Amino acid sequence: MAKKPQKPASNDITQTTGNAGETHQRAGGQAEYLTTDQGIPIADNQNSLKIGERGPVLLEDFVLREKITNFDHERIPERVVHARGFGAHGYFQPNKSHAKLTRAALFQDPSVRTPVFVRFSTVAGSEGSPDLARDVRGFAVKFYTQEGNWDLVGNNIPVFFIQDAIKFPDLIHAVKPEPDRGFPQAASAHDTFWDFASLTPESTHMLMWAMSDRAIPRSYRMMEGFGVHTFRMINAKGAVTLVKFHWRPKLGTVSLIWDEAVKVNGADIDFHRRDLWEAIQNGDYPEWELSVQAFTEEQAARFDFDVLDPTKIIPEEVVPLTPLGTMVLDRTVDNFFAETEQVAFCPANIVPGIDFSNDPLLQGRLFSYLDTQLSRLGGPNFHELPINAAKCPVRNQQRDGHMRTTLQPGRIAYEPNSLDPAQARESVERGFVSFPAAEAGDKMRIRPEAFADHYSQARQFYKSLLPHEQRHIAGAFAFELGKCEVIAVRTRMLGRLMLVDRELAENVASALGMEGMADKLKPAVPAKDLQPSPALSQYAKAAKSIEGRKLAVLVTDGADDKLLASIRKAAKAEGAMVVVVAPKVGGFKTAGGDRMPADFALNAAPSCLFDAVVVAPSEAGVEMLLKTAAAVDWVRDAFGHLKAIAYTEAAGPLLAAAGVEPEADVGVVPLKGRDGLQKWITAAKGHRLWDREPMVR
Ligand code: HDE
Repeated sequence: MAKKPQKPASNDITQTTGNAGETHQRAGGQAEYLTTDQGIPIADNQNSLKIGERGPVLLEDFVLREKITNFDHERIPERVVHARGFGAHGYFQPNKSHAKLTRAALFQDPSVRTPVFVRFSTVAGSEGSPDLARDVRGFAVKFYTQEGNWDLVGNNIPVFFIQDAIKFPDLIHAVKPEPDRGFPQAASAHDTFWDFASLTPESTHMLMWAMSDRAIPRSYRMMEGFGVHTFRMINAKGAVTLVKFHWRPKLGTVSLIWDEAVKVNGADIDFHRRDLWEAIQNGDYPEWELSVQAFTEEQAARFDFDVLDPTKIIPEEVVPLTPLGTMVLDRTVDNFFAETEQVAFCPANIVPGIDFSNDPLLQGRLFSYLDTQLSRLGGPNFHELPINAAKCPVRNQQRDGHMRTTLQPGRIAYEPNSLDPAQARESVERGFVSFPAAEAGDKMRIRPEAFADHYSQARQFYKSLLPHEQRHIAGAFAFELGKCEVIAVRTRMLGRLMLVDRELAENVASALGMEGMADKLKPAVPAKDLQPSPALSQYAKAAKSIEGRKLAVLVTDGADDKLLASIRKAAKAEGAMVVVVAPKVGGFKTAGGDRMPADFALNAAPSCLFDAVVVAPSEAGVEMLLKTAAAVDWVRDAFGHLKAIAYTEAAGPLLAAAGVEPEADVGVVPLKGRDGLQKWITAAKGHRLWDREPMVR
């Protein structure tokens, strides 16, 4: 005999589980009732409709069918590039009127905030790949302006691998997992990438950036952004200025080091998205200044490179940045899929007052993004999704198509028309007018001669960096080429590096154990020694600060609560955050006998997740930590990752077990006396103890 149906869960304090009698306590009590997508109330969400208790399931079970059908179609194709990303909402506010430069509505009035949505991303990895892959980061901003959406779809590196869009599929096929084996995931360290790169001289400058610390940022909040291409700005009088866009983060541009990035990927694959999420949730809203390098056609003609070539920068020492305003990210998404996944950026979305240049890479992108979104989002109406919809009137005669949601009333779906005088019309005054550039020439497939110097700026970049930044580039090349199995790929790439800088090439060759094996290559245009540009160095311009950083204190039972309080106070004064790591996540007993919660259990929070650390166990506690490999690694890694380490006297044996000498350098600080804590903070403000590096690596 059939059992009585279970009592519906919706208005019950207990939650049914499907097994007769077993229930969970549920918070809330009175809740609304569940329905199908057709609004029909659901009586049982635990069991499908059967004949008898053990009989077959019925096809007529519309509740089951609808639920499973929806689930079967939950995924949409991931982005072919930049699949792994994270978005947030905010606003842009100009610092004054920039009417002289552009008529674009968002730059006119410093009291007007334009809503924005930003999506940061990696390029090569799939949706579920780790955040700390060595990769370029996407930095895509959608401005919902009063005159329509403007998408500034940039990267955190100011140049690109290729000069012509026709090479993009080759570049991406080379870096993606190799097609016969489906690996490696989210990595350029394999033969096909370096085969392509070493055969593509125009990629040399970008490779220097991709092998630099820029490709393993500490946080999305600590990344620069660049529009890469040259664009135009046009004012109300029609006067044109050429511009390059720059985003500069308030927290400085800082990175992890490679060994740390590798470990972070294991400890917290979501490191970057969690960091952005937590910062915004905590009210620490990340900020960037938007600037342009503004220059004229005449100035451009005098540069020794072509401003249409996306493998070149304009040194800031030649054309300084003009700040336009500030972007603040102050709201996380409510739904990842609806917003971050369905957002559709497109470089072709520009507004009156901004225009394209003839950069052949940009021109190809103007086609690609809408095309890719048609298949990714399933039709031509994705502009109606709330995340993509303009926040100003949208009026035209476009109609119908898959999933059209706006209801467009009336008889008129064409233009010109006279049947309805209220219909929207073109406006010469307000409408977008392309800059009337004079263009003429023969039709041909050709690369301009002016694009041929692939080495001068690559060398300039290298020469402009600090010694540790240069070391990291050599280390990254050695790591990546070391992963290539084909010797000819390595020797060819070494040959290319010889054309950039002999010392760099020799360092890489020596790290690989391949001295003297570089191929002899002949450049089309040999590298010139350009003036170094100090603005290219991350650390030469990074402010000494721990604002926005995460500091960790390792404690055990018996740890000093007064010390913990003073660490928190000192960190708060500097705008940093403190977390407590204890052997058990349930917490620990302080020296004063109180129970205090921990933020993390030691085995879940290796020190690679934090910017600077304090080792503060009790004397009894340290005995236990000495027998815990995770505790020894915690200290050893903090030292190896060049972090500022403060320690209590009781921590001495743990430091010794980790091979860290007391006061080994200014970043290993005993917490005695009044100024110990301050010394540690001062050391942490330099981000990392770079002078320590030759000792540990
Ligand atoms: Fe993209 N790029 N790209 N790209 N790109 C895409 O568009 C493409 C390039 C960039 O968070 C795709 O909607 C071509 C440069 C970002 O959703 C696709 C070329 C720069 C994002 C596409 C380039 C970028 C994309 C994939 C060579 C920096 C992620 C899904 C001509 C200035 C945006 C999509 C987001 C995404 C094509 C080169 C930045 C396939 C053909 C240069 C930040 O349309």
